[in-house]
Amino acid sequence: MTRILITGAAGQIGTELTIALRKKYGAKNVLATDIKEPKDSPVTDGAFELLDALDAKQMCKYIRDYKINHIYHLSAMLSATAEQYPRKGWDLNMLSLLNVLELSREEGIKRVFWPSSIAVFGKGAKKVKCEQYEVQKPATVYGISKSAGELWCNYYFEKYGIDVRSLRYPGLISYKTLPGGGTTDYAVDIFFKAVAERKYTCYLKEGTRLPMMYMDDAIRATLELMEANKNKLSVRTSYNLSGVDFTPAALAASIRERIGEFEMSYAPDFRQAIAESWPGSIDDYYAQKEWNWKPKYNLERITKEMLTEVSSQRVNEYYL
Ligand code: AKB
Repeated sequence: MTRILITGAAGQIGTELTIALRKKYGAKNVLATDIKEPKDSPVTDGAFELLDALDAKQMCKYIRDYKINHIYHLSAMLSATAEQYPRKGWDLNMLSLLNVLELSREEGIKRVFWPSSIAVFGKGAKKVKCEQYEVQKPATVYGISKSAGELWCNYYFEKYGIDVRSLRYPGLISYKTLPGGGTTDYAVDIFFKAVAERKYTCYLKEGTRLPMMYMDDAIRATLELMEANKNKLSVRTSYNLSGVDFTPAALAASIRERIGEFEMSYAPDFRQAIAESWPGSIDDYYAQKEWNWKPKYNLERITKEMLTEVSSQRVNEYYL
């Protein structure tokens, strides 16, 4: 029987992944954990415990108490915040992953999921259709932690046979839980501002193309990778994963098709340099070939669904 522990369960990915995993494996088989108890979150509808992912002893206790055999380790500091707190970002992203990998070895965990990011790429990598094995020279602390983390995942697979699986997520677009501290967050914020104020000031320049993905696609990709036949997976660092790619200007135009008076202005800040260090689009040949990955959401569908879902109730919550 699959018994799952999720760290960072109250975050942007965690909230929706917890819901999906509980649906699939049964609520009593999925333990959601986070460093803080979230307010009004579906993750506390089932088993929930407080856990700082840096606390290996407590993590070990939960693994034993709940007879855990699969871990989804999502706690992390994202790119923009980690540039502000480099040492804290490195410690959280790196040491928590090492806790998970080491406990997986000691406690016989069967399968681990860990998210990597397009942030592993930097100077020297192809900007268009960046390939799986492009050079990795990340320009951010977050990117360095993801790049090193991928190698640790591969090491634990090669050396100890831990079945660690990973995806390089692009910017994720969702409405249930908002992202925090990422460089791609504008692509979520814009929808809330468009609904509430009909205008948005973007912290990236209008032509900054980045890879993005709708959360439904990201959750489905995660479940599909975790269910894939082990013998078919050749990538044990992390899989390139592609959804859509667009610029702030293209997103604004897509919103304007539905909200005619929407206005976009631009005030680039330090996140511009981070965005410019990343590829504009991703080639996910291995994900397609080895576990049949195919995204379902294009920009038009994302815009339509986000504007429908960002109801006035969510907007009020957002502004509180
Ligand atoms: C971020 O912007 O930091 C993240 C990412 C691309 O990994 N959304």
